[in-house]
Amino acid sequence: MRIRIATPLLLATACSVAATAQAAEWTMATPYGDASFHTQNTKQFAEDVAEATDGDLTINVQSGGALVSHGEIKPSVRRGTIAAGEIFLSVLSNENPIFEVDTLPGVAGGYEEAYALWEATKPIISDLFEEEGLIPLYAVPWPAQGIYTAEELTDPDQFDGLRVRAPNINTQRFIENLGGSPTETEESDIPTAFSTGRVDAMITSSSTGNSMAAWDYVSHYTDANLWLPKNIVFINQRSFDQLDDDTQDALMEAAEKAEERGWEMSREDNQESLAILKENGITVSEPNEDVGEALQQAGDELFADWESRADDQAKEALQSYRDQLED
Ligand code: PCA
Repeated sequence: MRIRIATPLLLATACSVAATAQAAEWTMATPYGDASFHTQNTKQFAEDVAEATDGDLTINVQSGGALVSHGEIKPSVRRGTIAAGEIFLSVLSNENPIFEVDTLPGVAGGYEEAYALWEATKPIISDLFEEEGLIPLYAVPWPAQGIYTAEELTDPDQFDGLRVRAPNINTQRFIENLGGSPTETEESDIPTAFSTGRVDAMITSSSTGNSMAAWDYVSHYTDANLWLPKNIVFINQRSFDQLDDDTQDALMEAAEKAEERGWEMSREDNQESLAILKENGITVSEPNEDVGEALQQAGDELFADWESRADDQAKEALQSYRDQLED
């Protein structure tokens, strides 16, 4: 009797052990907080993967840089300490100037152009990731970058000595070209940077201004449409290889959907965020002629600097993007 009862139980245990051994659980780190549409998109991606694989692959998204700092995310995924990560692509500019091609003024001034630029540069960016044992999954832009100040920006001389927070090196160079004094600050450190008086102004998007409650520190947003920089989501190749074919397919399909959804979310979030900034008392305006000219000049210098560092492959990719725009 006992044996007859025990057999199905044993079988059930064996099955559940097999199922557990197969199911993979990944950690994914992002420096951006839950208020960001990027993080919301990435969490949706994780949910889609869990659903499509029936729980065979679970991705736990650790947001706000809580688990791994921004600069450590890529090295951690490369080592396999964590399986997946999301970063601001242009923070990799010291590795190769192609990574900051989306933080150059006058290159892509809207979503359609930004997408064409992504398509033109994706093969090079993917190769560079793959050389390090990483697979890029998707990339999504922030809305265009603009300038937050405590006073209305009417005269380029206002940049003299202005301490401006920047999210990457290229933005710092841009601020220097304008005569300002840049500080690189993570998104999550923006409130502290303002409240401790370390910065007077910042360059970022409508979205980040909204999620960081910019109205607590500044009163004006100059919607300068500087550039649309992207986040990139990537995984460790070895972690991917351990998944069965169906799970790999489901993951890639969810990634494709996340990219499409993310670009749409970015457009919508831009509109919503601009409205919320205004509701909270921020004056939103476009640069006047003098400021516009100064931005143009600082941008031209930035571009010349990029060209002097970029290799032929990067310059050719940019050229093919430009040729395609003309067609
Ligand atoms: N928000 C991020 C990156 C660009 C953006 O719009 C930040 O400011 O850190």
